[in-house]
Amino acid sequence: MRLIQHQFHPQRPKTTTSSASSNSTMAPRTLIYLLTLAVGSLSLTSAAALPDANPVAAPVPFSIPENVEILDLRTDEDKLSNPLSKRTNGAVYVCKGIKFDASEGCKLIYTSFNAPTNLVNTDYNNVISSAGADEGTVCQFYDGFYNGDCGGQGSLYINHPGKDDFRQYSWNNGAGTWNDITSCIKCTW
Ligand SMILES: [Ca+2]
Repeated sequence: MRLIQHQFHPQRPKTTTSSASSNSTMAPRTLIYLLTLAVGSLSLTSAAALPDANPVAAPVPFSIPENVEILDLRTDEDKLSNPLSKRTNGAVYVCKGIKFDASEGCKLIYTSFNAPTNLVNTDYNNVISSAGADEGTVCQFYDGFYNGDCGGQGSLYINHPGKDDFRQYSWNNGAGTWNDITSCIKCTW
């Protein structure tokens, strides 16, 4: 039996190099889609009052365990008007270990809107190494709490999905990192 050797030369698909004519008119449906995208991104950015000053590679996404312990640090007024049993806005998931490793401990901190949330007298003072806020919530982490307000050397931006290794973020112009120094949190949404 004789095999016929057949060499296959795939034909290159024809490509149109000029697409100027197709761009000049935009289908109404495409236009509506683009407008929807624009409006969507506007509402997203409005939640972020301050941009992330030092973004790093996308973190390992966290998933909050069902039996997570809640640390309710909201104002007394908020606690009264909204009981703990109800999930509230402005929650930020914090872990003592990097990469949301729960073995050292993680908690879901409830904050009040734009309120200085003092960690000094909690077991989460100067230990947080990874954190992520609820979607739509934006927080600033500070290394100090003074005179009833967050303070210190700058702040670390935390949104969703957050930052999974605080050792990667320079604190005080390189004097150290943000690892294990958070003492105060402010969140908005
Ligand atoms: Ca830590």
